[in-house]
Amino acid sequence: MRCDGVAEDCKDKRFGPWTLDFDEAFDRPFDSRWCAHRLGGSIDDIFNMTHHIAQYEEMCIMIVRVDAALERSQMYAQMVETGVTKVRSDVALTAEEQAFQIRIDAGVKIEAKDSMPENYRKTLIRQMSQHAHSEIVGQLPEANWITRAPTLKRKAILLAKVQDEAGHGLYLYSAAETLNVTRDQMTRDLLSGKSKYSSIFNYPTLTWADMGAIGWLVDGAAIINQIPLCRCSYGPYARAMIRICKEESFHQRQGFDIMLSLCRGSEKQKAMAQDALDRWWWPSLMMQGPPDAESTNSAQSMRWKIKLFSNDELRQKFIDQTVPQAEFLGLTIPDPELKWNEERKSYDFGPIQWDEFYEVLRGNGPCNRDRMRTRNRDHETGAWVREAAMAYAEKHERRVETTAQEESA
Ligand code: BYC
Repeated sequence: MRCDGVAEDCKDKRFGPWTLDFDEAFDRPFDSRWCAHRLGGSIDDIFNMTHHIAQYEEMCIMIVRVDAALERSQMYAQMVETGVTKVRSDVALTAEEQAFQIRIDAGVKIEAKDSMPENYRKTLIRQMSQHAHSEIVGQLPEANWITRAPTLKRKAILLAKVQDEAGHGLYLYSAAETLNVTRDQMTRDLLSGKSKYSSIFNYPTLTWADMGAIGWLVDGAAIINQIPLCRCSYGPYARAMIRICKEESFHQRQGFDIMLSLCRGSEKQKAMAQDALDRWWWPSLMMQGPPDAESTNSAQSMRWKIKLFSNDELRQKFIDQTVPQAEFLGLTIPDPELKWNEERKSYDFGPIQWDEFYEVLRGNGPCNRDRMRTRNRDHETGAWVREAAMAYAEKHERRVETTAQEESA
C-alpha cells in the first residue's frame, strides 16, 4: 500500500512531494533516522513533523503527518473558527507582548529564564498542572485492578504502567516549577479542588476489560493530544512531553493487546470488551475538551503555540484513527450515526452529550468525590514518606558540606 502527499502548506521546500510505502513501514519500530531518509529531511526536521507509528500484533497502522512549516500552527489558528474572541489584536498588545509574539511566530522556544507575558505563564501553569494532576489521579482507576489482574504477566505490565503515570506527573510538576510555582502549591490546588484534572478519570473501572479500554482509548486520545505538545512553544513542557509520548505509546499498545486477547477469547470475554468500549467511547471523545465554539482558552493558547490543534481537530483525528482499530477487533463503536464521509475523508459522528461533560467538570461525575477523597487520604498517609525524604536530603547536604570543609581545611 502506498501513500502519496504533498506538503503544500510547507514553506520548507525540503518537504515537497513525498511517498511512503506502507509495506516498507511494516514491522518497523518508530525510527526518526529512517523517516528523515524517506522524507528527505534531517533528523532535526523530524521534530517538526508529527509522526506516530503504532504497531500491533497483527496489524500495523502508520500515521504520518507532514507538518513541517513552523507557520503552520499559526495558519491553523487563523483557519479554525473557535467562536471565541479572546485573542487581542496586535495593536492592543504592549511593545513587550508584541516582541514576545514575534518570537513565538518565528518558532523560537521560550525558556524558563526568558521574559514572558504574565498570562502566558499563568496559562502554562494552568494547563501543565492540570496535566500533571491527571497523570496522578489517572493512577487510581487502574491501580484498582493491580491485585485482580488475570495473570502475573498482566499484573507486572499494569504495575509498570501505573508507575509510569507517577513518573509523568513528576516530569510535568518539575517542568511547571520552572514557571515559578511550587509543587506544594500545585498539590494544594489539586487537593482543595481548585485545580482540575481530566474528566475521564471520574468514571469507574468495573471489569478487567476496562484496563484494555483505558489503554487503547484513553491513552490513544492522550497521544493524539500530546504529540503536538512535543512542539509547543514552552521548552521545558515540550521536552517533558517527548519522553511521556514514548511511554504513552507503549501504554496504548498494552491496552489494545488486552482488548485483542478478550476479543479472541470466549463469547463472554468479547462481550466484556464490547461493554468496556460502550462505556469508555463517549468519555474518551470528551477528553479532548469542549467543542471549539465553547473552548475559552483555545484561541489564545493557539496564538501562543501552546496548543497547535484545536479540540475538535484532535477529536476528529482520534475518531479517524480508532474506528479501523475497533473494526479489526470486531467491536462496534456505540454510535449509530458514525459514518465514513468520502468527501471529508473522515468519519462523521453523532452528537456528544456535553451536559454530561460539564456535570463531571462541576464535580458530579460518577467518581469525582471518591477520587478526591482517595487522593486526600493518600496525601495525608504519605506524609511520613515526604518527611523521611526531606530528612535524608538535608542529612546528605550536610554531609557534602562537611566533606567540602574538611577537604579545604
Ligand atoms: N477534563 O478552553 P478549553 C493521561 C476544561 S492524562 C477536565 O478547551 P484548554 C493518562 C479546561 O481546563 C491526559 N477539564 O481548555 C493519565 C478549561 O477550564 P479552566 C491529560 C477539561 O486548556 C493516567 C475548560 O474546560 N492530558 O492521558 O485550552 C493514565 C475549557 O476548555 C477538559 C492533558 O492534560 C477535560 N477533559 O484545553 C492514563 C493534556 N477539557 O482551566 C492516561 C494537556 C477541558 O479554564 N492539556 N477542560 O478552568 C490540554 O491539552 C488542554 O488543557 C485540554 C483543554 C485540551 C485538555
